[in-house]
Amino acid sequence: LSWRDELRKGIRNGEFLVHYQPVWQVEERRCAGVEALLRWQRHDGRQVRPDMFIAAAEAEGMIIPLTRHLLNIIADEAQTWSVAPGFHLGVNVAAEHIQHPDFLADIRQFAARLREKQMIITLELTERSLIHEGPEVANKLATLRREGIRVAIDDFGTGHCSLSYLQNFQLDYLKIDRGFINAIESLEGETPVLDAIISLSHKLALEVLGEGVETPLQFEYLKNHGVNYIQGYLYARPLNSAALMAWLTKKG
Ligand code: G
Ligand code: G
Ligand code: G
Ligand code: MN
Ligand code: NA
Repeated sequence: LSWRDELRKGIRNGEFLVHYQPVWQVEERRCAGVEALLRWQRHDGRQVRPDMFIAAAEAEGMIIPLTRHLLNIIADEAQTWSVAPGFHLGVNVAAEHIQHPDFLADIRQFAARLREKQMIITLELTERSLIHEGPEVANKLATLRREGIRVAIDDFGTGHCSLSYLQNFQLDYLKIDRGFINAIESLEGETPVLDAIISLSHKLALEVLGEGVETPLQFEYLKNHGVNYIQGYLYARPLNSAALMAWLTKKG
């Protein structure tokens, strides 16, 4: 079977699962929300790595159906959640989907299904998905932002792109790639690229999140430098829907 057929079959057989990784809000000292991460647990017991199947879905024209499937799973599971209004929910969206004529409708339908929960939905886009895009994509994102959807740049700093899109798109958050977080070695040490990214976010009045935070040292460094949100194994691993609700209850 081709990847395309495997992906189709996986969707049909319910082999895709969603895990939710909690995000810590530094200033308010509480869980801000979660990022949804897709998982493929095949019925033969094998796990397919997300970077593999996402790349395959993009290459085989399957990323849009897969993302629609993801949005449906999230909307179903979130019906059972008990979360405060303003709880953040991040979803990863591929470049091809944003350019598709049904993108606005897909996101609006998703948002409508969650309306009652009053969550803040954030679309996580990579730099790559914005760099070649013109006014059409900028207009779609601006429209969704007026409707309360927020926009984050994911894996910031790894896109090998010019930064011109920072002027052309209205954004809410920068998510700093974990490669830059890994570079933190001491509280006093210099991490010039990381420091420049944080200072750029502040100048652009964007909120900034550190990804892949695994040590208290990295946490302290980011807190001291005014990073607004922390995501990583130190705080919490990605959890399935039931485990997330148990985890939130335990945290109070
Ligand atoms: O979840 P981590 O577990 O390994 O995910 C690996 C990569 O796959 C990350 O770059 C992440 O952004 C991407 N990814 C995970 N879930 C999704 C998804 O639902 N959609 C897209 N487009 N990418 C995803
Ligand atoms: O305060 P609470 O136990 O809810 O914090 C949850 C987690 O967030 C902690 O286990 C830790 O991982 C992280 N955390 C919160 N505040 C700090 C802090 O000031 N310093 C460090 N190193 N970690 C913190
Ligand atoms: O969408 P994005 O590329 O940011 O996906 C986040 C990826 O990072 C997921 O694969 C998630 O499982 C992974 N991840 C989350 N926290 C950590 C962490 O603390 N360390 C590492 N190595 N990976 C993490
Ligand atoms: Mn992401
Ligand atoms: Na990322």
